[in-house]
Amino acid sequence: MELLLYLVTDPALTKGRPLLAEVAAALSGGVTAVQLRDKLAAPRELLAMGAEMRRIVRQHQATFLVNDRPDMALALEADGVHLGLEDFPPGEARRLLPRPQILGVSAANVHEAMAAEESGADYLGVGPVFSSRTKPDAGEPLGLEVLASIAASVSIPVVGIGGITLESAASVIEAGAIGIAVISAVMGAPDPAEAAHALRARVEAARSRGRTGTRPGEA
Ligand code: TZP
Ligand code: MG
Repeated sequence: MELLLYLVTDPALTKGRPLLAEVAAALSGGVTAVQLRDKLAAPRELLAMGAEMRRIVRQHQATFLVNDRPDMALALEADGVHLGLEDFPPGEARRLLPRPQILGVSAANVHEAMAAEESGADYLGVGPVFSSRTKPDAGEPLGLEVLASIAASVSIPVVGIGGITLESAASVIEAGAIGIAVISAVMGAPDPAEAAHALRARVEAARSRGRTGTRPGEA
C-alpha cells in the first residue's frame, strides 16, 4: 500500500476528456494509488469502468481502491475499499475484505480516527484539510492543526484530502500525513501527468525532510 500520491477520480472533472485517459496520464506522472469514485454510475456501468481502471492501475503497479462499496471492490478484485461515515460500517467491511485487502476510512476528528483504527482500518483519509470546491458539502475545513492532532492520535497512516494544491502539498506531509489525496489538483489540471509529477516531487521532498528532521531553510 503506497498512498503517497492518491488520486480520487471524479467523472465530472475531466473537462470532456476520457476518464481512463486522465487516470493513465496521472499514473504516468507518478500517482501511486487510484480510487474509483463515481456517485452517479449504475452498478453495471461502475463494474465496466472499474475493470478497465483496474487494468490501467495495475500496469503501473499502483494501488486500486473503490469508494463506498465493498461489494464492488470484491467484484473488481480491487486492492481495497474506502468508506465514509455514512457508508458500510468498517467492521462489517473488514469481515468481507480481510487483510491483506486494504480498508480505508474517512475521519474528521480524533474520536472518529480512533474508532476507525479500532474497527480495523488500515489507513485514514482525513479532511477536508482545506476548503474543497469539488466537494462543497464535505464540511468545514479542518486545517493543519486538526490534521496533526488526528495523525498523532493513531498508529495507522493518515492521508490528507480536500483542497490540496501544489502549494499546500508539503504542509500536509509536515502535519503528519504520509500522503495526499487529490481530485482537482490532478484531474482539473491542464496536464494531469505534469501535475502529478510536480505533486509527487513536493510530497517526496517533504517526506524526506521529515525523515532527516530538517526543515526548509535548515542545513
Ligand atoms: N472528501 C473530502 S474533500 C473531498 C473528498 C472526496 C474532495 C477532494 O477533492 P479536491 O478537488 O482535491 O479538493
Ligand atoms: Mg463514501
